[in-house]
Amino acid sequence: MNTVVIDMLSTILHVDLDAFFASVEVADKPWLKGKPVIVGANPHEGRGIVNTASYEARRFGIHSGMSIREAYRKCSHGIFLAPHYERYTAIAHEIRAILYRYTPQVYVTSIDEAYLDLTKSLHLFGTARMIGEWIRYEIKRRFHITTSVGIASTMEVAKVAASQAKPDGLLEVAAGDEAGFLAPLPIRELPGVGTKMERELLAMEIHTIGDLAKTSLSVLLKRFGAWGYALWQHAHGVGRTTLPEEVPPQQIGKEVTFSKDTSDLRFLRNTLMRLTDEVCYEMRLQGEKARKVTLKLRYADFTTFTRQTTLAAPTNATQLIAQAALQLFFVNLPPGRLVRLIGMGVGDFVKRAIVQPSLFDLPKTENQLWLFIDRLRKRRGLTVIKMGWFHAGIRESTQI
Ligand code: TTP
Ligand code: MG
Repeated sequence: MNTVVIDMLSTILHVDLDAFFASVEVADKPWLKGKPVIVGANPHEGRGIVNTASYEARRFGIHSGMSIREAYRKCSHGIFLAPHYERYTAIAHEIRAILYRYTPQVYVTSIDEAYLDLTKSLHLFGTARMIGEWIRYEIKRRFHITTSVGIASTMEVAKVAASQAKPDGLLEVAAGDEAGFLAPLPIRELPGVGTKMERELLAMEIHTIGDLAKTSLSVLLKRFGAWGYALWQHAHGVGRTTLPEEVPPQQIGKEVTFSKDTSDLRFLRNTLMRLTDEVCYEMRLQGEKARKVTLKLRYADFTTFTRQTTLAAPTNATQLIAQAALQLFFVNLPPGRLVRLIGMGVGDFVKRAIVQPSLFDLPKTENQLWLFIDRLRKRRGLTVIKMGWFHAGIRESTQI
């Protein structure tokens, strides 16, 4: 008897929200629709960078990572907004829940990007294009933000397809057309080609992905080693057809750079508590418990200092993490030293289910209080409730 093995082609779908932070701001403030919106540092303070810009602002040459000062020079009439991370995180979590309806095989690569392996779930939902359009529709209906989707047989080609579909589009590359689709695109569009690699390839007269595909493999191997081989494969449309194993986050952290260096102990301590509160909220959303707490300080002269402590048991309870962070702070801060940046992080995670069934490690009534606070924040944003705290018997309400 003959056995016929049918090698099923993979179907990978890449989802990337358009101008994510800016789109959320516009959705929350509809009168900004159609305006150049820039999310990032305060342009009047002069330091810091652009997180992202709406497509209208991009027409002025503004992009992520650019200094806010330069962005202001290019578009002084733009609407400059501070980021609301907790709002973006809450929306990103809800959007992930939409993605999981179509397959458990979801690989999240950033706050607004994910890959879905639809190979085994297509028979349940129809075509990949239908799933892609449903996802885009559902996100637009619920959050009023647009999404771009790429569909292909590999992760790399699906990602390029999504970026070509931007904004608010869907592009499917049929199996067999991968190399043809990639060929005319500029070399920087190929995943794995950063600015340095782009410079080197351009210097070799390799301008398009097609040029790279035509380049002799031995030349690329000699010049770039194994990386050259991977790029050559990608240029031919060969890439990952299955998703990598999900890697748990190594660390959740937040930091702030002050517009003016400070040695005000109370201000620094309150800022540290605000960051701790935000980090713990994020940790609970992700279902993690941490074993390590890190404090980071950067002084006015740019020297940076980090100190870490290991907790007696993994936890995601704000009070317990705050105690550890405060201890690191008070033990290590040299008096009077001017601080430019303060940050804290948690890491060395243990999934909460593995540790114990309770969500937190506090008495029951306190647990219930925090569950309530988290629920409220998920609906109304992190700042709907602010943390007050006791220190040395003096009650303080932190205006943070
Ligand atoms: P991206 O998906 O890279 O960018 P985007 O969603 O703003 O725009 P695009 O339509 O091109 O996808 O990043 C997602 C969010 O991550 C972005 O809205 C803001 C944040 N981000 C930063 O804060 N700094 C950065 O340098 C980048 C690249 C992104
Ligand atoms: Mg995006």
